[in-house]
Amino acid sequence: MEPSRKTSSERVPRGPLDPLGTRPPARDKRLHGFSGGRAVCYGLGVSGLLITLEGVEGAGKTSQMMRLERWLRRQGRKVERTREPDGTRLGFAVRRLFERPGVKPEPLVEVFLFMAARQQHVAEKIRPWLSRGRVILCDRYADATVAYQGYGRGVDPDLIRELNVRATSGVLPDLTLLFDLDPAEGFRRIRGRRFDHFEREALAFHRRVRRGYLEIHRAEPKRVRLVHAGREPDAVEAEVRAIVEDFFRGA
Ligand code: Z5A
Repeated sequence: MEPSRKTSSERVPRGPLDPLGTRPPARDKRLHGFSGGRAVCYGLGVSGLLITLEGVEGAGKTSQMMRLERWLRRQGRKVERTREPDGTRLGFAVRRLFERPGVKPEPLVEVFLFMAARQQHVAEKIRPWLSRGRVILCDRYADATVAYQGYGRGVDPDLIRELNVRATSGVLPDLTLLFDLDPAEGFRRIRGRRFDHFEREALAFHRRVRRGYLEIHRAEPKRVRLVHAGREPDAVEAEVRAIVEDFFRGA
């Protein structure tokens, strides 16, 4: 069964802001015909859907993505699962960079690295899947850069939003599930793991990231739906299903 609702790919925003919270720069319209929707960018008959999963470390995105994928497949939907930054070979190399000892990118360099991985991901996987009508589940996407590099590292969130419009080529999430959790609890869940560049950051950094995500939710409550991730996995799954069902009903 394929979703019949109108997707963001087919919508041209009426308000001053696009769904990532920024107005596309005027010259975009001239150069690329960009007006906030992927179908407009590429003239594709896009019928797929992009659902992104966001949240702090250990919030349960990955586990819930697997459950959601199984549930959607049982309904006969064609699902693809991916993640950022390592959804492509290039993105995997970006992720590996962050794990190298002694590599400490400047905040803006982090932004450019994630944007490079994102553009490659959109071109190589997301756009082709969308044009084949797939439901895509993506573990982290454009909001992660606003939350981590913007609110976490202090890079101007508006600059990040503007770069996101470019890096995604206007491919915006139709629905975002924000797994909200106290970062201290997230770290309790992942203790014992070898920590990467971000996981080694102080709790204060992760609290700013959480605040950033909550700001994004407040700015776009229709696209970004809050999941209370501190409960038992089955209860979290039930909430996710209810949100996704609601979304498919076009509510
Ligand atoms: N990053 C960035 O800075 N900017 C960007 O633009 C992008 C990314 C795209 C990716 O690291 C890093 O890149 C990320 C931000 C940065 N780092 N940080 N910080 P990653 O992929 O390694 O990290 P992650 O995406 O946060 O994955 P994660 O730590 O594995 O978290 P999760 O996927 O949300 O959780 P999980 O793997 O499903 O569960 C973690 C553990 O908790 C596991 O043992 C589960 O069994 C357990 N769990 C799950 N749910 C529950 C519940 N409900 N109760 C109890 N225990 C649970």
